[in-house]
Amino acid sequence: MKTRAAVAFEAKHPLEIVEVDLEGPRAGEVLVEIKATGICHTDAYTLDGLDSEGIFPSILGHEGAGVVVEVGPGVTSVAVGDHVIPLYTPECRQCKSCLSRKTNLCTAIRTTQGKGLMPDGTSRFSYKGQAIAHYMGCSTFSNYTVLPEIAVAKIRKDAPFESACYVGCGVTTGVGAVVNTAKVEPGANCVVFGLGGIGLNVIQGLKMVGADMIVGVDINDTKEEWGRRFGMTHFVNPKNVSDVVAHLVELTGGGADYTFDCTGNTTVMRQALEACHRGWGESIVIGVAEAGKEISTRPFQLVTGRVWRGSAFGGARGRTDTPRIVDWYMDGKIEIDPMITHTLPLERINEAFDLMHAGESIRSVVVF
Ligand code: NAD
Ligand code: AHE
Ligand code: ZN
Repeated sequence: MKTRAAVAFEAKHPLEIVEVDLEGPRAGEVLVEIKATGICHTDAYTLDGLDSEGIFPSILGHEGAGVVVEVGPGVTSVAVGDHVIPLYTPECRQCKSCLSRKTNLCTAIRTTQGKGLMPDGTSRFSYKGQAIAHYMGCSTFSNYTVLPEIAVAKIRKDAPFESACYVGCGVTTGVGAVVNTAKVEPGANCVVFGLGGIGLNVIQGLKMVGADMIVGVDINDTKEEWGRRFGMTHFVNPKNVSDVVAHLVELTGGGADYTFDCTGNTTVMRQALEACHRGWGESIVIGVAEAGKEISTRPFQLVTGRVWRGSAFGGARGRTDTPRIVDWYMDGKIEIDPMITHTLPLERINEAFDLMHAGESIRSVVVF
């Protein structure tokens, strides 16, 4: 079939909206009509050529929601008409990682996914006879996409696609980092670095679990109002203090119980670790850093009890946890709608990247 898609032909070039060819689902795969997709900073990072796994040409996008329109042979867990969220972190429930119960990082198809291919080692997308790579196993910047069955989560049908898509990455990543990775307890003092589409979800997760102090840190002053809207109690712009770590340690009475990096900046990651309380503070790295960047700190920071952890997709097991997060939204336990600052048609998708780089959006969503 033909489908409209925004194709990343080259790094650092705008996406081009073209009609691509899409092969139908093979065994264990499903064809999904994408109804809406968010634009996450990770898409921008790959398009900007900063991803060591970046492949061109490819169809980016990993934060979508849609409807199953066809299933391949052997598919049993979803059916035509089901509403689904594509999962860049699948959940096969059979691999060593899934069975370990220690991680959400299913390894069943990670190797082919990282090469922009379906599990059988081929692509379903092509343009003028040339293969186009899949992205993070999702490629939600296409009106139709093919996904492995283990990489779709079935969600309730009354959830609007325009908001449910955000659960496909940002909401789950932020709220999940609090609930699943850090397991923040009520009364904790926390610091969140970077108040964008991920950081604001960390903040609303912290409010949901009853954190006491929720300090937001951002170099963009317009983010203060956003943070307070979702539960932030204090705001710090690092440009206004001489030593941001010393300032945060004093503000939190000796250091935070939990800090979260939602910037992808390795200098900030170090600040986030060092703003933790001696003896027990935990810093969660969520931000994705540019290829080649490394983190560093004095080992003494770890010797004296601070913990450095990472969180991918909020530690969520996609097929099990994302339908629950959609329920939390539908039940009013978390908010999504106010964070969707811009809704655009596919033809205007490049504006979403401009808005993000200018710090003018929280989340832009493309509706097909
Ligand atoms: P965003 O652009 O919406 O937000 C980033 C925020 O960080 C902005 O408000 C910006 O002003 C702020 N910022 C930038 N530099 C800063 C600095 N030096 N100090 C303080 N604040 C600073 O991006 P997003 O969509 O929220 O994504 C944030 C990061 O999380 C990205 O690196 C993204 O790739 C990553 N991410 C990771 C996962 C995961 O599973 N680990 C999932 C989604 C996104
Ligand atoms: N490809 C990059 C790493 C990118 C990365 O860390 N991705 C996160 C999700 S970001 C979503 O917006 C993730 O889940 N990583 C786990 C995984 O298996 O990719 C690189 O550095 O090569
Ligand atoms: Zn993302």
